[in-house]
Amino acid sequence: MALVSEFLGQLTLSYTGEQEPKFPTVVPARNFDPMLDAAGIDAAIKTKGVDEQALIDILTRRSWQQRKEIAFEYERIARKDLATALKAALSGSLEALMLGLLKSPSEFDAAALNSSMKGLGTDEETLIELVCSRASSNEEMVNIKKVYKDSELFKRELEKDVAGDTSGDFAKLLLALVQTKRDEPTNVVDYEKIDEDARALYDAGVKIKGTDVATWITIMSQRSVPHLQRVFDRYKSYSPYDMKDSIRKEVKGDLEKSFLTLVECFENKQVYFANRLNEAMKGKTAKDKVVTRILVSRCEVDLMKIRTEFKRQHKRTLYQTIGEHTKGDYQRALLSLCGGDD
Ligand SMILES: [Ca+2]
Repeated sequence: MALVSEFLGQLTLSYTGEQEPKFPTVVPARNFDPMLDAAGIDAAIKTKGVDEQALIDILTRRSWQQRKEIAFEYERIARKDLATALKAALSGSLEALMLGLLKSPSEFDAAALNSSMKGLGTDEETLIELVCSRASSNEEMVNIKKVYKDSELFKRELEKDVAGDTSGDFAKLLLALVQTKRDEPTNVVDYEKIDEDARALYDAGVKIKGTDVATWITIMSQRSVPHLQRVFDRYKSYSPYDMKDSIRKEVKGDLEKSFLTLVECFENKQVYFANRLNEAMKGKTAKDKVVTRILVSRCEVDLMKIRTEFKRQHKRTLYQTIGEHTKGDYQRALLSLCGGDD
């Protein structure tokens, strides 16, 4: 029962404009003193063998805005950049996690996208996760593209990189998503349009031989999320298979994975991330990159809800699962971001 009060204490609902309510596990620290934190980090880095625990205690329990202030103070007192100092002091998955915490959400996503396409070959799994889960909001994708173009690190057009690293219908879908042509949600429910789109999805796929992928791409990349949720519901009155089963029957490979990710995120993004985390921690060793990416990028957004969905879907808690599949300081950092057991 002690957990209930802890949960309520951490559950801060904040509405920013038209955005969805937030369910963070990491919230701004009270009585925050960036100078004290910067001095603590400086001492932890200078400790022989590095005091990882002190670094974790500070950086995983502050909001991104606060970490930014800490980094500024650190640079002032230590006369070096905090990211550079952490790179020298830490290694492996813990290093990647802590460096991720120093980036803004858009910088973090832009960097993950960039590394999924950098060099020879492409990490399609990461590319699909990032593009399809961020594409439900124009604002999120616009910010990522802006950082991708403006940041000293990349200075590139996201569209160009995506086009260069993918091909065929998969490329067409990702590019349509990156182009942010999605309608903004409104309070008006257009039943005629819902019916029209549901029928168009059916006519372009299950009804015919082959698939008119272009029609699917247009609807999935341009309609608002609440509209699409109703379209997928209406779709069942035309097709013997629901939207996800229709996707599985009609298309294959990366295109199939992308459409499935989109529909899962439109339906319930927290369930999607809970399932991704479960997949990443199925084997004996966890896929650290996936676990780190989801915890770092969702801890100030909806990780509390992801935890709830994780328990509901998988009959064990995210906290326990992280405890079983990771080790050492990296594990302690993940558990701190996770924020508690359920
Ligand atoms: Ca077909």
